[in-house]
Amino acid sequence: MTRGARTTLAGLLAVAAALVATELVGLVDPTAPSLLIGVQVWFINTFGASLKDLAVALFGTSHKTALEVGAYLVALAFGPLVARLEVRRRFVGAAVVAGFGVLGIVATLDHPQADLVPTALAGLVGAAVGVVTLWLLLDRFGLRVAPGPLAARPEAPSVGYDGPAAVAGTRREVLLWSLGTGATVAIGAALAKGTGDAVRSTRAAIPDTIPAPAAPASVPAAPPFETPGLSPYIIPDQDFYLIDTSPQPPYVATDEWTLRITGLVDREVTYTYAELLARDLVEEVVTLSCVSNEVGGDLVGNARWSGIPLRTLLEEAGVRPEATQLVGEAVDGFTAGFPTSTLDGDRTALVAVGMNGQPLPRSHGFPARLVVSGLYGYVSATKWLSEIRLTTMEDEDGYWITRGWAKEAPVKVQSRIDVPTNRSSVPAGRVPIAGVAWAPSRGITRVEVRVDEGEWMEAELGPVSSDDTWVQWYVAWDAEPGDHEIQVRATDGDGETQGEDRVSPIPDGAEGWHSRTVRVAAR
Ligand SMILES: Nc1nc2c(c(=O)[nH]1)N[C@H]1C(S)=C(S)[C@@H](COP(=O)(O)O)O[C@H]1N2
Ligand SMILES: [Mo]
Repeated sequence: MTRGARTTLAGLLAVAAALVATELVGLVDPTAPSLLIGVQVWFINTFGASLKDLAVALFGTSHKTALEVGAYLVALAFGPLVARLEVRRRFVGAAVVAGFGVLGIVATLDHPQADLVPTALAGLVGAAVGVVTLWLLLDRFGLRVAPGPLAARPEAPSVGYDGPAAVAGTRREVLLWSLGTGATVAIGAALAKGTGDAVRSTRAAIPDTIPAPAAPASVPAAPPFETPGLSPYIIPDQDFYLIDTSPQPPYVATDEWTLRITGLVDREVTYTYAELLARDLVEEVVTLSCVSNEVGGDLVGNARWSGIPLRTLLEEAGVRPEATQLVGEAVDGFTAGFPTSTLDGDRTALVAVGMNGQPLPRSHGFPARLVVSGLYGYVSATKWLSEIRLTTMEDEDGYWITRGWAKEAPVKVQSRIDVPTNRSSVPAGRVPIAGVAWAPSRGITRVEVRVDEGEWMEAELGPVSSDDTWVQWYVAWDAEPGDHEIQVRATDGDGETQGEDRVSPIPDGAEGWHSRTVRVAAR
């Protein structure tokens, strides 16, 4: 094996050992982010703004794994470099490894859930394991290391090894040490992953059930036109869309967690998880949607939420008249804010602890989140809620506001065709066209469909719990053979009908009619 290949191998194994070591040590503080997560969060928060268009894709559901794998690959890519530096001059590569450890600590300490001692420990142990592994492997791989800055005077060039070290660098020695280190790293990684998940979930202790709501929501029966492919009225938790800035949902230990109401209030109040669960819970069906949802997109869902009315908790704190903005802050530092005047009427707004009859899943904000009907998630729906802060509109901007999105963001009326699917083939005759439409807090009064820009046909609407939810709609179309374009538009409870012109999601939500093309086969 060439010198270069041995150097590369030593570097890769050393970095892998360092990463696994920091993940394992990170478990001493199970609800805090590990260094690798900490660095990813720091990266997202720092560069998310300049990646504005990417941001949606990056923080969307499927790109989390890509980000995590990317983080590992970038870290590993430094391995060969560090090893080369170390071979060229002793302690230089080691210093770079130590430097990365320190940077990891600094970046992670930015995270509100990180504490100094466990974070520093994870960084220092990781770096130390990396350096020691590097030294060990360079030695066993027979790579002569030039004297470092600490050497008193230049040493005579070494001409080889004596005694037992004479085997260093032989094929057999390189193979054995690589396999040994590789196996140790693999076992460590499996342990970090397996035990990690177990230890963290145990610490988070999500209960199996939550108390039944004193006032359960009325969920209507399925509409008579239920059609395969039409979204169900209530979306099950595991199918509900996810949008987070954090690469992994944070773990929250309920015995440590509290919800505080602070700022422009008569008295600050604090609630524990047990205190919230002990109250009379109400349940509401509310459609949640993401501002970055494209026309026809699936970043929208409808669920049953149970919790305490936000107004009830605000009354206990006493909101002062100067307060014009309510900001929800999460344990991971995310913030979302909306005008306090949003709550003036009887708009549905909950501190939710349950979703579809179960405790909030970790990914949807356990132990508590805000749900405010009719506002996009990024200004209202703070998950892993830790603080409700009363402030003014001028005094604070939420997470996405500083990144180019609108400060005020009511949900725009939208409609989506679920069936037939785009570019599908259907037999001629009676073809069901069906989908959903939403304008939460205002409700949907009419949905219309047209084919090939013909007459608008009024769709049949399914039953709803309230104006806070989307509505399933249906049209039976008498389809003639050929290629056709189907379009849909909805009208909300204020009489506002969707406009045809397409508007992109940034800065305050997409507009335009959703359309689909279908091919109708001859009879
Ligand atoms: N803590 C925290 N809360 C958050 C977010 C986030 O990134 N972090 N994303 C918000 C956005 S943009 C939306 S659209 C909704 C999505 O909620 P869901 O993931 O439960 O569907 O949560 C909101 N609450
Ligand atoms: Mo969102």
